[in-house]
Amino acid sequence: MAATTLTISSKNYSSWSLRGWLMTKLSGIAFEEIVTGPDDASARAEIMLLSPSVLVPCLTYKGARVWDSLAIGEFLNEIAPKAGLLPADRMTRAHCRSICGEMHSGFTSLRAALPMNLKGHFPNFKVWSKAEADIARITEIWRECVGTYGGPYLFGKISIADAMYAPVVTRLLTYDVPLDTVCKAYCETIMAWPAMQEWIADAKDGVEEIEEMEVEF
Ligand SMILES: N[C@@H](CCC(=O)N[C@@H](CS)C(=O)NCC(=O)O)C(=O)O
Repeated sequence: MAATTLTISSKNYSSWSLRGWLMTKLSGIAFEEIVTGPDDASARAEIMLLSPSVLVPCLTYKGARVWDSLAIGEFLNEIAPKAGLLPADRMTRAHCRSICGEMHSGFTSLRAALPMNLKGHFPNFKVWSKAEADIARITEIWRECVGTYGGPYLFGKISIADAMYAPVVTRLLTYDVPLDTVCKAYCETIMAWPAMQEWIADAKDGVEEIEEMEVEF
């Protein structure tokens, strides 16, 4: 097995896998991706060995294993400090960590009501009011970051915050959520990120389909 691996699941549906994968790409560290399917029993057994949470993403690096996207981002920042996964300035870094934390632990209504589905497109989708409140807060975060740091990424240069919010960008596009100019431009920036394009192309090539997607996978 390669020195560095990232275990992920569905490229179409798994938003946490996407976050961990984008962060690992940002680090510049070469890695082998291990893609597990939801019904793949031997892969599930492997994940249980690697990731005590039995969730993906899970990174292994020179004997260390790190699971949970936020821990992966922090770990990658330690082992590849020059990659700038977190902003250089302490105050800005604190802001970045705060909005990453907000994404990691929150926005449950949005995550439940508008699951990531890169192959899908659902115009005229009726967004539930609680999910609307999440969208209002997320777009407020984006406007504040772009306004403060000048864009085009949330903290000027690309950072783990963009990896954290990238799956939200895809959801807003999948469900045709109306956006203001600043947020629309931010979504375009994220969709043009070469790593994003690579992931989306892989997702669209994949054959898996999951019927019941009411909750985030
Ligand atoms: N808080 C975790 C969430 C991880 C998570 O919920 N992963 C989902 C995939 S998106 C998962 O592993 N679900 C079970 C499965 O794929 O079998 C993180 O930040 O990594």
